[in-house]
Amino acid sequence: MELSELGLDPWVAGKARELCRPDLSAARVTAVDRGRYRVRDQHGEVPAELTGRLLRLAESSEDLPCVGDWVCVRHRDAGTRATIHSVLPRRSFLRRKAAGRDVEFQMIAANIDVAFIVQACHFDFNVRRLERYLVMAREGHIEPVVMLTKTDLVTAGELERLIGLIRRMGVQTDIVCVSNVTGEGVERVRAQMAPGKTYCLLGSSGVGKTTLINRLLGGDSLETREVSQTGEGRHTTTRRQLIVLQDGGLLIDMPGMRELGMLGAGEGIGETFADIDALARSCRYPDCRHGGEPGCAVRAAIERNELADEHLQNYLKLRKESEFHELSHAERRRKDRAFGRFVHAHKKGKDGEERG
Ligand SMILES: Nc1nc2c(ncn2[C@@H]2O[C@H](COP(=O)(O)OP(=O)(O)OP(=O)(O)O)[C@@H](O)[C@H]2O)c(=O)[nH]1
Ligand SMILES: [Mg+2]
Ligand SMILES: [Zn+2]
Repeated sequence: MELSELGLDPWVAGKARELCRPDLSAARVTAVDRGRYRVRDQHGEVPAELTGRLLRLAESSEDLPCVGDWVCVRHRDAGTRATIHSVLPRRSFLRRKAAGRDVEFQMIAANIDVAFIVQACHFDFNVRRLERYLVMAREGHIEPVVMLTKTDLVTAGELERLIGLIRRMGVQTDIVCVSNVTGEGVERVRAQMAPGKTYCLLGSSGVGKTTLINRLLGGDSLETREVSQTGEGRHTTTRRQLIVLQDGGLLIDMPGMRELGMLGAGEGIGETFADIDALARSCRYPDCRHGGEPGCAVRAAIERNELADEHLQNYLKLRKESEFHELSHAERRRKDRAFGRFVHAHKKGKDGEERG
C-alpha cells in the first residue's frame, strides 16, 4: 500500500522529506491504546513505541502522537517493530479540553478530512450537543457532516422533524441518515467516501458507530455492543483506530465521548454560527452582546421568528466558555514556556552532556 493511499498528501509529504531525515521514514499512526501505538507504512503495520527523547521534549500531551498522525519512525528487529522519533505537523485535528479543572488539551485524532457527527434518532438526539461537535470539527479545520443513525426506530415524520430542528439551528452541512438494521443509507455513506481521504465518526457511546464500520467492512470484525441498548452504560470501543476500507477510504473509529469539553478558537464558533455573526453586523452597537441592547438585529430576527432563541443561547454560552479557555490556555502556555527555559538553562549549567 502506497503512503498516498494511507492519506499522505503533498503538504505532509513535504514535511516528511524535511523532517524525517536522514535515516527515518514516514508512517501513519493507526492505533493508540493507552501509550501503546501501531504504525503503518508501505511495508505493513507494526507495533511502535516512543523514543525517550520524544517523551522528554513533549511539553504537553498535545505534542505526543495520536491516531491519524504522521510520524517519523525507525524500523527495528527486522521490521517487526518501530520507534517513533517525531510527530509531523498536523493538517487538521480534533482535540478537547482534558477532564478536570486544568486547562490542557487532549488530542483525539489528526489529519482528518471529514468528521461524521453521529447522533441516534432515538434517545440520543440533542441539537445543542450537535452544535458543540460542529464547533469542535471546524476549529480543527475538519469538514463536518451530520449523521443520524437508527432511523429504523423512528417514523419518517419524526425523522423529518429532527432534520427540521437541525436546519432551524442554521446548520447547513450535509445530513446523512442511516439504519444499520435495514441498511438504509449505508451505501450513500460509502459513496461519500473517497480513496485516500480520512474520515472519523464522532458521537456518544452506543449510537452505532462501530456497527456502521462493520457494515462498511462487510463483516463483524470490530466489537460492538451485544444487546441493543438506549445509549447508556459502558463503552464498547475502547481504543482509537484507523481502518482501511475496501474502496480505499480511511475511517477512524473511536470510543463515544462522555464529556465534551469546549475548545479554544472563536473560529469554529464563527463558522457554526455564521447566521448570527451576519445578523450581528447590523446591530446598532459593534460590541452588542445581544442581551437586550437597543437596536439589536439578532433579537429582532428572533422576534420575527427567523432565528431560534435556543440557537442564540447556545451561541452565547459557547462563546463565553471559549473566551474563558482561550485566556487560561494562553496563560498556561506562557508559564510552560517559562518553565521550559528554566529547565533548559538548568541542564546546560549543571550537566552539559545531558542532551538528545
Ligand atoms: N435499531 C438499531 N440499532 C442499532 C443501529 N446501529 C447500531 N445499533 C445497536 O446499537 C448498539 C450500539 O452500537 P455500537 O456500534 O457498539 O455503538 P458505538 O457508537 O460504536 O458505541 P461505543 O463504541 O461505545 O462508542 C448495538 O447493540 C447495535 O446493535 C441501528 O441503525 N438501528
Ligand atoms: Mg464503538
Ligand atoms: Zn445584537
